Amino acid sequence: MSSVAKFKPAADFVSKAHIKSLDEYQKLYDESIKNPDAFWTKKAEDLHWFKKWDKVVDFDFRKGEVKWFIGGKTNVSYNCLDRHVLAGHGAKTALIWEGNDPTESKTYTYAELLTEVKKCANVLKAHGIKKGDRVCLYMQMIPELAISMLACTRIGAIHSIVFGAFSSESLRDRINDSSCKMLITQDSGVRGVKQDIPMKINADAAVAECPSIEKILTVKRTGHKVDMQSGRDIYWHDEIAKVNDDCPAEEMDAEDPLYILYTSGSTGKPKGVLHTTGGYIVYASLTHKYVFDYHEGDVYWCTADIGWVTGHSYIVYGPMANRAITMMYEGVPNYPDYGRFWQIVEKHKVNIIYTAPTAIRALMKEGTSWPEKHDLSSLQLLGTVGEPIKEADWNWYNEIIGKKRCPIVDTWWQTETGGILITPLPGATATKPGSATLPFFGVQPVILDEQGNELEGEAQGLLAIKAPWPAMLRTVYGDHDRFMQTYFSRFPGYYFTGDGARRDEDGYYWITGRVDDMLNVSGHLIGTAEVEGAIGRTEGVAEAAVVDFPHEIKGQGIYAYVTMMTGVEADDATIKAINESVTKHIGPHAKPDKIQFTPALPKTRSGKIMRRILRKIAEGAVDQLGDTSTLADPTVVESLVSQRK
Ligand code: 7RM
Repeated sequence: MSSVAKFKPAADFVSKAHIKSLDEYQKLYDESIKNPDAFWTKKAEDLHWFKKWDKVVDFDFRKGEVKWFIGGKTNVSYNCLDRHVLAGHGAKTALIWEGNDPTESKTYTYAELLTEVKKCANVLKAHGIKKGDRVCLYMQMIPELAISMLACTRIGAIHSIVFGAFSSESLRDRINDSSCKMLITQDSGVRGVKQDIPMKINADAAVAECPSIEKILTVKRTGHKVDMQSGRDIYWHDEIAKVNDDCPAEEMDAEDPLYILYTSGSTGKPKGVLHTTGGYIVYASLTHKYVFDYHEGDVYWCTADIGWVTGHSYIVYGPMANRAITMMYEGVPNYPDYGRFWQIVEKHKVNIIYTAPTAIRALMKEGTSWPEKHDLSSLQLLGTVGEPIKEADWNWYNEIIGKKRCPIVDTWWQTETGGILITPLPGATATKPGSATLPFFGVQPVILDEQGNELEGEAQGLLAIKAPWPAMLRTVYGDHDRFMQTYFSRFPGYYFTGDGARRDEDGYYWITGRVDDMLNVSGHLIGTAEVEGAIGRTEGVAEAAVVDFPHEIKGQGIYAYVTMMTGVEADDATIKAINESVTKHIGPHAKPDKIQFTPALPKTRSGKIMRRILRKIAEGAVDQLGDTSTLADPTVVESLVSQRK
């Protein structure tokens, strides 16, 4: 493929950037690869350590062992808060919270946030939470979510955040998988037109089957009445009023667990990705500084939900470790109207916005009148994450939002990587729409063929990483075998990403999407197996197969092929029941966009569903089905094609 127009950073952006040229990037990158110890020593020294490390890194991918800053003692909450307050920056703004309602917002200085975090930490301690205990956070985007995270890390408790749209069953399974001792939630939630999302009701339903939960701590967000079980349930405001704000930060080992975050797998139940302390905070803060070219006083807004990794690393930990002004938004892009994002940019004079292609597409569809209503002149830099961005969407972002003045950073990374791995540096890297461009410092991507040979130069294949970076996951909680299987067994000696990629003549990487049975719906990964399982639990359903198809807003939509039990007819009630089952077992975001009932699925003689065929039919490429002769019953294809939705 030929090279696409390159967008060079503008001179006035470059003049104030941390990294000002591709040469400068290249020099630092080479250093980071040739001498990782020296490179990471220098970077880690920017943070506070109670005790310095004895050794920078130790790893053996063949054994699934990775350790960073060995012997070092630090604390993430201390680095995000105390360090800044002690250095005299307590009065600086840490967090701007923007409510769902456009008239509601709130700010916290670093000193105020520290006080809240210490009090919350004392509440956790008062209710028996100790270092190493797991605490589940099931909340919407309210300040207490960030406060709870920092309170956990302050005392060495491991948080496990469950996205607020997940069902009570998903919540239950995640709590049980890591036997959380406490659940923090809110009475009910406010998001877009929804004014009463039943958070505590879901929490109660989940906890009824969670023997490890001793306490549920509930924040009053809406004031709506909820059941409070005596001995188990406590209110945040009652408890906070009982404690003082004296709570020293625990000295944590660099390799002590920081948090667990569940992510879908291509098979089986979600995996509890485990991140540890030292390497994670070094990498999250460094990438935040360089990728977003963060400077003191910049107002930075990552629009992700904290329930996903992007919010962990780039709303809370990375920005706060850099003493940034970070914004947190409770609502959705189209509430009360499609101008909300741009109204927020204008209101808070946002300098840096980091969002997802799915949000860009949804806003783009509504035309240019919404962004044109607002003053976007504060913007200096735009970012995207979560899925590949199409050239037309990139151009809209660049022209209509960035007014061609703002570099765009297309950042590739994963829950497992903890931080951004492939990305432009905005003052240094000329960008090409759709390419995540070049590796961050210390990151060594390779493109492998199916046999595991490293391909040189221009190439297309499977994306793997050759050496560890500080924020990589350390295990799958409670299942180290699965960790080995998923990431290190197919290509021994490499971390395998599960993504395909192409490298062009400039060495730029273009992510081509998942190569496993994962769907990327609106930037969120969902395993086909999970959705199939939920559909399969519907009364009368015999079997289901789920594939992706191109979707205008979501990027990938979910197309479900469903066969009913013999003698059972599918009707509207079946469709309703399927949607309800998916909502109940996973969450509404995993509902199929299209359901096609079929008398049979295309299977090989060994019984394996041929998804390739289903995918082609779903995307409408019925003339490209390829070889169907290995099917046990090739005639099913005809009926699949004729009944296509
Ligand atoms: C941060 C996050 C990870 C998967 C990943 C890719 C896809 C993410 C990009 C991207 C193309 C990007 N974590 N992905 N970023 N594809 N360009 N800039 O998204 O664990 O939820 O998803 O998302 O397939 O493997 S995640």
